[in-house]
Order: sequence, then C-alpha cells, then structure tokens
Amino acid sequence: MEAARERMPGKCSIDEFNCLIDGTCIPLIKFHDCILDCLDGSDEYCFPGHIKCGDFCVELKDFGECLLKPRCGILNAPKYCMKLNSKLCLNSDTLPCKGYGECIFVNWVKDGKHDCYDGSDEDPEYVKILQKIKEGREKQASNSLDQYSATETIQ
Ligand SMILES: [Ca+2]
Ligand SMILES: [Ca+2]
Repeated sequence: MEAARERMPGKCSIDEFNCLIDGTCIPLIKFHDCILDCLDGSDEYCFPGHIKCGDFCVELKDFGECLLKPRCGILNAPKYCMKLNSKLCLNSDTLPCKGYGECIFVNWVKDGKHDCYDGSDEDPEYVKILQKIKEGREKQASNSLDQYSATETIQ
C-alpha cells in the first residue's frame, strides 16, 4: 500500500500514476482498471495482502479457493463471486475496489458500509487513493470540456 501511495503522485503530475520500472506516467483513471497500461504492468499490481489469481487480486484467505477456480461466472464458482459488484465497473461513476476486480459507486466510498468485498471502500488508506483517482477523472473531464469550448470559440 505504501509503495503504491508513494507513486501517486511521484514524478508525474497529481492526476497521474508512476509506473514502477520505467517511471512512465499514466492517467490515474487507468490505475487498477484491469487493463495493463504500464509496460511492467505495475498499474495492475496487487496491493500488499492481496495475491494475483486469475483475473484479479484476492485476499490471502480466498487464495486457495481461487487457485482451484480462478474465475467467476463458471459453475461452482468461488463463494465470493456471489457478492462481487464487478458489473458496476461498466458505469462511469464507479471506482475500483482494492481487489476482486470489483467496482462500487462513488457515493458508496466512506459511507460506513462495507460495499467492496474486501472492505477497501472504508479503509482510510485506500480511500486516499480513490480520492486521487476521482480528482484525476474530474480534472480530465474539465480538460476535455475546455477543449470543447475552445473549438466552439474558433467556429
Ligand atoms: Ca491499467
Ligand atoms: Ca461503503
């Protein structure tokens, strides 16, 4: 967790993530979005306490079950699959949980209820990262809005 936080932001600007090995800057919105953007894949590394298994990072307690059945959506899928909110990731106003490839709505963060399976939406350290992702997204949205109004002015 410490390592990930140190790189947000590091040499890069406030709305970017530093890739671990080559130090490339990628937009924070690409952090933990289940797509490799850093050459070294460090934007998709698991946080300490989580282990990569199949498509996502799981807690140690679920690793055994995940090894046997690394995917959700199959017959006899791991028990935790029942509770995951992975479909929510298709919505634009969601944020990634620490593990399990899950997403939750922005207003579920720090609302006193564990919405992420791993409870990371209520974890003060992880919430700081979510906050930065949210700020990065808002900054990018306002940038594209600026570009739009610039085009408007030219015409
Ligand atoms: Ca990514
Ligand atoms: Ca919550």
